[in-house]
Amino acid sequence: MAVRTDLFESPDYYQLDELLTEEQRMVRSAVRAYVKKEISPIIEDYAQRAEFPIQIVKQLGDMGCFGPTVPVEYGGGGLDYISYGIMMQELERGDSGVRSTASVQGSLVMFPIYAYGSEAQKKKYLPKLASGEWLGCFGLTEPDHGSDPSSMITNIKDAGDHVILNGAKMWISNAPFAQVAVVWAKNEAGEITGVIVERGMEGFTTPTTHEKWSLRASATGELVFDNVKVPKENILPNVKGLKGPLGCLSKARYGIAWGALGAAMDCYDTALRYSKERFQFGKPIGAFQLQQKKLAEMVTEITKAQLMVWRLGVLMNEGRATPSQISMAKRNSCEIAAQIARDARQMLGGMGITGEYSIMRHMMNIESVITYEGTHDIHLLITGMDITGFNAFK
Ligand code: TGC
Ligand code: FAD
Repeated sequence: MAVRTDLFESPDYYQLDELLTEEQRMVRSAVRAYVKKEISPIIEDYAQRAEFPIQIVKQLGDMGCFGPTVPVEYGGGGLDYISYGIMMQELERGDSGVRSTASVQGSLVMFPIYAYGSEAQKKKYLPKLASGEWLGCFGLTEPDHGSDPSSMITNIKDAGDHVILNGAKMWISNAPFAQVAVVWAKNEAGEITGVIVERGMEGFTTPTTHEKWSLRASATGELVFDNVKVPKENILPNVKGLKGPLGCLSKARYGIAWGALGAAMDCYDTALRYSKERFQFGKPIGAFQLQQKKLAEMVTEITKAQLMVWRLGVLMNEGRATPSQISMAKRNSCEIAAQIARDARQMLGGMGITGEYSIMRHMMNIESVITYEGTHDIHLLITGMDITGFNAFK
């Protein structure tokens, strides 16, 4: 295994550090140090082998990266939303798949159990998920229903003290290793309902999705339910309808807005360093105007996005952030990360396509990040509907 040294230095062109509290800066230092020590040295090899570094589950639990905004009494961190965002930024600076693991566990598995679950469910699942003893996954997307989850066909039927679950979910992060799945299914009244499915329940399988060119260090799979008997005590009692899963997605999309920015920052930092070290025509390539244009545009977009996610974090902390504001930030961070990764890769010439540098891995990862949790176009339509009042989805 090649030894890789992580030299990352965070771009902060507008002294945005001054907007952070002492606690938020401490969170950032701790997660950044963890990524430098435990993620950067190994992640390229795992991505090349398309293998999930399972050891990170316990490590992320120990670091407090699972459910940082969940109250301490349930094993969470009791932190604010900017701290959570910074964690996601630092993790994705290492790799989008590592951030995915944390986003899914915290926002898509712990959050629904915390927000919609019974007291018994919270006590049973949250501490084990927070510590990384258990890994969870979130099943919303189906083979024929991605952007339009309200048309899902996965269903539960009443059978006395339990329900019978049938259907299939596709593209599910963490599925192959998860002990617990929060699954969204329609009840006999056609209402979308959350159920907690545990590995080992008869008829429940999680086939792995192979041959991805993106998020190669993250495990993706299907969830297949063939007459699975799920005890009624595993139904999330406090929500019905699409607003249940969409409420979770709001938290996760917020984290992605910070996370994708982390990937962009890593690409910029790598390209900037390379531009000072790589000489052509007797000069560092950073001395040529065309390369400076790329770098100047990168740092401008990063700075704008840093301001955007920080402000969104303030609104989240005050309980005032709207789903449309979250969509705008998720979309913008993915857009700039994709563009910055492409430009940064070109700046490294041939070296940019190798695993020697993180850029091509980020570039491929962002293709998933720009697609999941609502595609780029879906988020644009959410903004369009918000500003015009017209629904262009249907
Ligand atoms: P619509 O009629 O607009 O809404 C249904 C109900 O939901 C409410 N709502 C929200 N609530 C909370 N947060 C949000 N973001 C919400 N957006 C909408 C809405 O008010 C309504 O409530 P109520 O009380 O009136 O019933 O629903 P629609 O069927 O028209 O769909 C709208 C649309 C297209 C925007 C939505 O379905 C959507 O966002 N589609 C994209 C699907 C998606 O994002 N899937 C993600 C799957 S999970 C995933 O990708 C995880 S990747 C994880 C990783 O590895 O990091
Ligand atoms: P489709 O919905 O078929 O969309 C295809 C194209 O049509 C897109 O460009 C889309 O923007 C466009 N389109 C669709 N509707 C409209 C419209 N009304 N107007 C204009 N354009 C439209 N899901 C989970 O539930 N849990 C997970 O953990 C999870 N993890 C994932 C991990 C990875 C690596 C990936 C790639 C996906 C994951 N997903 C997960 C699924 C993800 O959320 C979906 O892929 C995404 O929501 C898009 O659905 P789709 O792939 O079916 O595309």
